[in-house]
Amino acid sequence: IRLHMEGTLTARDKVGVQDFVLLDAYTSESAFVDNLRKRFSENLIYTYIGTLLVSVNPYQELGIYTMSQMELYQGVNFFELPPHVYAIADNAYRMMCSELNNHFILISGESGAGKTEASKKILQYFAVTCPMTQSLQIARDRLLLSNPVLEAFGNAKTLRNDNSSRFGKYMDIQFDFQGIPVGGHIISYLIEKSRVVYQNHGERNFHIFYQLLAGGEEERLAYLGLERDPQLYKYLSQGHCAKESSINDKNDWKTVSNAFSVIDFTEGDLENLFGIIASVLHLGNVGFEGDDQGCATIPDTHEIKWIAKLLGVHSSILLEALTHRKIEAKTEEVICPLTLELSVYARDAMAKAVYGRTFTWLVNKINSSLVNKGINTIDFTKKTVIGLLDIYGFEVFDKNGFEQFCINYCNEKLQQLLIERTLKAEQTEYEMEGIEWEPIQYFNNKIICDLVEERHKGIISILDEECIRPGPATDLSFLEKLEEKVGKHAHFETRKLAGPKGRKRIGWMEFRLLHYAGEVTYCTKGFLEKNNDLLYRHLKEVLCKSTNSILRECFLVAELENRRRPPTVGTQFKNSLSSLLEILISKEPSYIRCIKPNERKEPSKFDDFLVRHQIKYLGLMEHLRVRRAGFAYRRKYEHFLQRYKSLCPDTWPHWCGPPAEGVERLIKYIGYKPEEYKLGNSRTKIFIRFPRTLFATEDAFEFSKHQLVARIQATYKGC
Ligand code: AD9
Ligand code: MG
Repeated sequence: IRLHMEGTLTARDKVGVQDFVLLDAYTSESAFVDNLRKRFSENLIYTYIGTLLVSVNPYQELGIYTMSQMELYQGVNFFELPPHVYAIADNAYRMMCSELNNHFILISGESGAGKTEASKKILQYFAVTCPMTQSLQIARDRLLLSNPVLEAFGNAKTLRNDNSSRFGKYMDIQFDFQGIPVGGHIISYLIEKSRVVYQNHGERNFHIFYQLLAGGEEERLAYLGLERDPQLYKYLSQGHCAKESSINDKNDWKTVSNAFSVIDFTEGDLENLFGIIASVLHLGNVGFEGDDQGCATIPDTHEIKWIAKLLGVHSSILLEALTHRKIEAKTEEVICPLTLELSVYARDAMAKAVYGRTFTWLVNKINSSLVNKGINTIDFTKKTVIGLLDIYGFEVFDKNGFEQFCINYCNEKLQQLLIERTLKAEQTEYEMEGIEWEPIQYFNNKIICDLVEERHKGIISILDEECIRPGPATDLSFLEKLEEKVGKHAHFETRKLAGPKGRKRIGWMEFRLLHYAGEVTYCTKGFLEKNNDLLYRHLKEVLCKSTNSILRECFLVAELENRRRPPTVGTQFKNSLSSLLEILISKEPSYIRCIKPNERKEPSKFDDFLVRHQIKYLGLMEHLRVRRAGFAYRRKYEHFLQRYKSLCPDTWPHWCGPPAEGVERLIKYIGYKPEEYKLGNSRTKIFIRFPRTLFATEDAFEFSKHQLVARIQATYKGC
């Protein structure tokens, strides 16, 4: 055994260990980084910490997602093959099937770390490997093809990622009692609507606009009144990178068009949908001028006519709604002209509202096509699900606004869930099995979540108060309120409360949050407006009367009749996250932590500093320590016995007694010392304290396998 171990140690030195739990210097961050780097340089992007998967974005195709790889991982015990996203998927699936319970896979990491790619690989894995009946193939195809459609409408190029998710997505994949995928359901979270009307330098609008222009059929574009060149549209050209070499909009259009036909979209739906997309582009080109009184006018009505045609509204009414506002006096409505600035606001608000609600419509439409409509033989009461969460990652730009605030808050919540569930699960297991353990110190980011979301005291509440306060509330008065109410918080800073010298300066309209993943300085400019998300009533009335059937579903007359103020964007987001956590808490978790190896989106570049930072804030060292604190490995008796039974004559080839007794015989035979292991009280699992014990057992197993093969070969030769 020793000889064999020495042989394999050399290999381990080269490619690192595939489970951090086996790392000798497990408390050293440098050893952790070294291990990841070694593996990365060998194109081994996956490593486990126990059952958690760490994934490093390779920024290149590695040929590890083939059919044969999928087959390899199917139905194989978790630790028996090298770490892979397929192993996580397969493990969740098999546990769901055997225990008939619900699972979720949480994929986290910063923007560009590989979350969306991982979630797609998992979906593909289920689509290919799960049992399937012919009648359910359509459900499978729709599940798969919902991805390109939602990505087209909800992803965009940012400075961090050429295909950055600008909305959060939680997808339940539903399985029947036989483990056949029968349908799905998607919940989307806060799409970044402001991107429709404005993009930073080097960024793009949502992919669908460019795809339509690049790939749309001539007749379609003519019908929509569009030209091919994206530079002609203000909403597409502000980032100065409409054409991006890494993105093939024309090809992507083909994929999306094909997906639409599978997901039950009629030509009528598409006509209405692209009518809306085109009208947003026309809207961006509507120009205003100020008259002598400073009131806005629209000198060229060419675009207005196109919008009116595509949305089925009266052009004169639309024109009036873009330049005037209805104010309700005591008994009558008064129509007041808008200033130039307010007209621009009204136009952009309309574009954002139309796009945002159309996106929600799209998700609902996809959901109705994912509902399995009655295959009688299947008992739907026995449905179980695997949920996949792929949400926008933590992001920091030079300028960060309300959108980054929401995105980073969302990441705080997920981090909290992960911390609590991993530590808690571990603690409960030790308690249940009667095993002593020392709690591990870790940073609990609840303090930051509270700072953002606490009722009456948190940043969102303070923002809401400013939004509804009568009188002249501004982004600056909001900042002053923050200073007054949370100024002393350890994770909050403004210019007035200067931080330590040598750190990046905080501007006069800015505040800084010390997030779990690092500092982010937010500019309060636009916070009030974006949180209010106000669309003038006049424009709402126009949209409610649209003959475009999608818009009619998005803008209901009932909304006009309801005079109550809708919840603000911040509060809605907070509530939707809290429902998401409720959904997740009721399910069994699996975790994938994605790491970005460099800032330049380049293959084979491993930036130690960047990786180390992510390891730190993702809490991976703490996670590893927790895994190692008591026992490095735990395995159900059945699984342990199944794997190593060949090492003991009493258990080989079959052990007919209780698995716990079989394991006891086995470990006695191979000579485990008492301090090396513990048998859990509830008699379900063996706990192995040191990795080297498992190493030796594993090596002995490999060795005996070779001997067995050699013996069989020798026998065969003799014949
Ligand atoms: V964001 O928070 O949505 O901005 P993600 O989702 O974490 O981010 P994404 O999955 O989109 O990142 O990955 C970014 C890019 O990295 C992809 O477009 C691929 O080009 C590349 N990538 C990521 N994972 C893999 C992989 N497993 N194999 C090859 C990959 N390339
Ligand atoms: Mg993504």
